[in-house]
Amino acid sequence: MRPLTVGAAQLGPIARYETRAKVVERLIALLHQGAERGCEVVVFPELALTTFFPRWYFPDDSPELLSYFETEMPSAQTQPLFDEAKRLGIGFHLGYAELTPDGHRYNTAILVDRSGSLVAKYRKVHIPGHEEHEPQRPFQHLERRYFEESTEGFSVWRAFGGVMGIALCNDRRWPETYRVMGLQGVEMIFIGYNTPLHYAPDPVQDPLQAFHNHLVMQAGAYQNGTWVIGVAKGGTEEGVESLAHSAVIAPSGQIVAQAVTDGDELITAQCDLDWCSQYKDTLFDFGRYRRPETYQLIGQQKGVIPPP
Ligand code: ING
Repeated sequence: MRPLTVGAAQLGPIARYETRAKVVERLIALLHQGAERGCEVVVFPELALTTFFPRWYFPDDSPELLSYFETEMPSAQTQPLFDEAKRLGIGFHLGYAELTPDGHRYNTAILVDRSGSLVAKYRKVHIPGHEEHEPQRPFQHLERRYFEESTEGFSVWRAFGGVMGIALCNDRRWPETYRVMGLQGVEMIFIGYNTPLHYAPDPVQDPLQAFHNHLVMQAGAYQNGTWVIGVAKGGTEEGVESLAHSAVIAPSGQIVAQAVTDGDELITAQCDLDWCSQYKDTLFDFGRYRRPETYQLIGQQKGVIPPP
């Protein structure tokens, strides 16, 4: 047994002008709940410090757009979260918008261990949505305008007694995300998300958002013998209904804990990291059963090339 007690700290809506100080208060409240329940790590969602600002078009030099990015982590506003987590001896995952000193912008997440040390930084690989303002949409999804695609790919890090991985939101829909980490022995993947219920390019998908959300994370967990912790910023945020349904998913693909509200809610589970080997050493013994020589297209080809 290698038990790790995890808290998935789902957030409800963050208002457009909600201050970081107010948000940090909400994060610390969830951290305290985690401490009461013996959590060793608490997982906050993607872009957990601000409203999901890609729902609006901003001119490129907009001060408001810039205000949603962190130029340092921790900053004066976020330092209280780091301090309290360290005092409580709880690690955490936090998603935020990163503006680097040399001007690059990423949708980023970090992992901090129980001693308060930064152990991991991940920058989102799969950036969904569109690049230009599309005013006919009920709301925008301009992540491709505001964030660069990371070229760093998917890593794993030894922490919390196991092998940890990070992905962000749209990454969870791509099987390659899980497999690249699976090939590095990942045992738990943290995935924060902001997912509008309405998908403008194909509204037929709208009623399937909750199904697709769990489908992809359960598949990714099972097919790679890893835990997956999916954490939402949900509820109706600035008029946009966003999916909640945060969940803790076992290497079997089973959901062992699930949020039942669309607000700030901590769900906890004791995750035995040794459960992973029941899949990694049998059905999904990659070294024994995989056939990468037959999968060449996956690594070499971007789009579809149908037969003549
Ligand atoms: N959000 C969405 C996601 O992949 C999206 C984008 C919304 C895709 C609705 C499909 C349907 O969950 C982010 N932030 O990636």
